[in-house]
Amino acid sequence: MVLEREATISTGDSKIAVIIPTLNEEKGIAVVIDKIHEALKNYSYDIVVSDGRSTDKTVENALKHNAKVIYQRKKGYGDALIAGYMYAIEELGSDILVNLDADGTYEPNDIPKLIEKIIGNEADYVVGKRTVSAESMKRSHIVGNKAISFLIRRLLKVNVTDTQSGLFAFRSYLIRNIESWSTSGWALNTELLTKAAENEMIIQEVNVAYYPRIGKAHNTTLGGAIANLTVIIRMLRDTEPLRMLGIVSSIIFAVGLGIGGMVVYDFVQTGVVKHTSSAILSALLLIVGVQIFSLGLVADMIKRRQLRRIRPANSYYLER
Ligand SMILES: Nc1nc2c(ncn2[C@@H]2O[C@H](COP(=O)(O)OP(=O)(O)OP(=O)(O)O)[C@@H](O)[C@H]2O)c(=O)[nH]1
Ligand SMILES: [Mg+2]
Repeated sequence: MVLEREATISTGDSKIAVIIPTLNEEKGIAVVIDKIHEALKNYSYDIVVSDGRSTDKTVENALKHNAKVIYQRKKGYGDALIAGYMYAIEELGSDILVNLDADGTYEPNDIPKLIEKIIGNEADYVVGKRTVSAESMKRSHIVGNKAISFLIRRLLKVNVTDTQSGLFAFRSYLIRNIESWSTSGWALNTELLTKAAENEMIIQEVNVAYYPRIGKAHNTTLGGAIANLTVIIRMLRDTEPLRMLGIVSSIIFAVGLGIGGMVVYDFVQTGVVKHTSSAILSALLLIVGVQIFSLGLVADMIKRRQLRRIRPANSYYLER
């Protein structure tokens, strides 16, 4: 007999994998896993712990609480997630990938909110937008997250408020479409979001809870900010070379034009070129500006040729 509650939840045929990166999280991991089992009992799911060779009882606890455990090959938060994604796709045949930290900061009961949007074809990529408090997040982290998210929205054109949330879910085909990664560290979320937007995925946010951490943190505000700024520049170079080089070339060209303008003004007034060095500098800057812009055009052409446009699963509808 099917219980009423079960009958009302749409499970579709989707196979879900919840990927948890862990580095010495023996205190939080068992609680998190148990809550996920409870939250996803009506779904077809796997829990994958991607461990960075923890030296405490993290792995033992994960296995005891019925999670699958794999070990990342390299180091870093991002590398652990990529390892988990590859395992889920290659070995488990997962359709939807969900990320969650092992430190008890996220509420596993929020996971269905994210995956239902994907199963219901409303979105391809869903981010858990955190409601943070002074207890759950340091002030420097709150400010840093806001600044990074602002840059990502403005520069990378990803319309998400909480880009650094560790709770997000997406269709697994995104991973198959990614040929190479720019990071294996803290900024993986940023890279995934950018690539989701590039793949024309429908990205949405849902509100989720955010609790104080169990156990010791690994991330620092400065470390996260540097990792993200590096990836933002790399992503801009890869996804919008013309815009990035266009801005650089415009600045150089404008300075060249300014200096050149003064030289020409002097010439008109006095009939002689007084500052030969300024004239040479101006000519050089104008040439370099044009060269960089041309480089941007070529890079843009290469990017357009390489862009593999694999359409999202819901790019057309069978009904009106
Ligand atoms: N496998 C693996 N997991 C990692 C690594 N670094 C961090 N983690 C895990 O990634 C998750 C996020 O790390 P946190 O230290 O909580 O980072 P954060 O959430 O940005 O920072 P807090 O706000 O302090 O919690 C946790 O589950 C960590 O155990 C790593 O190098 N390898
Ligand atoms: Mg955390």
